[in-house]
Amino acid sequence: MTLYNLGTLGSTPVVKNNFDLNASEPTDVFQFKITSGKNINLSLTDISAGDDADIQLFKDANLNGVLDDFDRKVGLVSNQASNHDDAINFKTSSGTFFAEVSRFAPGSSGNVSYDLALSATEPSGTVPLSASFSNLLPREFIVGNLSHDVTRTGSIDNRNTTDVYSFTLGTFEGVNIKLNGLSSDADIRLIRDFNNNRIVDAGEEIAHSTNGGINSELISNFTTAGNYFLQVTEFNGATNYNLTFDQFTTPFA
Ligand SMILES: [Ca+2]
Ligand SMILES: [Ca+2]
Ligand SMILES: [Ca+2]
Ligand SMILES: [Ca+2]
Repeated sequence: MTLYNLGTLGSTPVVKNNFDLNASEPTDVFQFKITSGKNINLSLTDISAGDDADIQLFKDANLNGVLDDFDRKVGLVSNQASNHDDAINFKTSSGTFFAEVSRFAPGSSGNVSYDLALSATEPSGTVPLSASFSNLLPREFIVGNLSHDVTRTGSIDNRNTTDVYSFTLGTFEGVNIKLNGLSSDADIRLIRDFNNNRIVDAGEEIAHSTNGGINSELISNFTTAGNYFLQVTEFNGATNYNLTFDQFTTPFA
């Protein structure tokens, strides 16, 4: 195990690219603290082809500054199969935390490389809403090319404050994006990662819909071809949701 101490984590993402794991060094642990309530965002991407890495988040529950068996009794895990991206978005109070990236041995041969990004944005439920959206872009749910209507169902809560969908809009195609079926307030935003760094940089939010209460959200009549991310984010409380990509064709490219 290799331990990296990142100090205090803030909203500016900390990026650890091209890190490696192998059979003799199967885990990396990134220690950090947050000094007030935040949404902790973790994004594990670019896992080497043919391999599998997973991520877990633990709090230093016994306040001894060390990741131990006591802390490991409670934690969050993202263990998508193969080299699918992993994501954790956790609303929590202040403390010291450990993000552990581990090589899943049965799914990996030799070296496993990965990119990890970490950030601590404002906690869900605070305003402005823009401060609590995750600024990380794991491909949690891959919709692919929108050649027809697509509806996905999901749920968000304090232990999963964000879901991220990736999709592609081709030429002569448009989309209306709708979020409904809510029992608590949730919001959406559309992002184009122009520089492909899997971080939401200035100018990369294309549109958002942030109505109050359980009102549905809508980003309508979007017709610019390209690759996009759609974030569904908790405002307050747990809710299921329906996310619909209503695809249509346009007479222009
Ligand atoms: Ca501990
Ligand atoms: Ca999620
Ligand atoms: Ca970017
Ligand atoms: Ca809303």
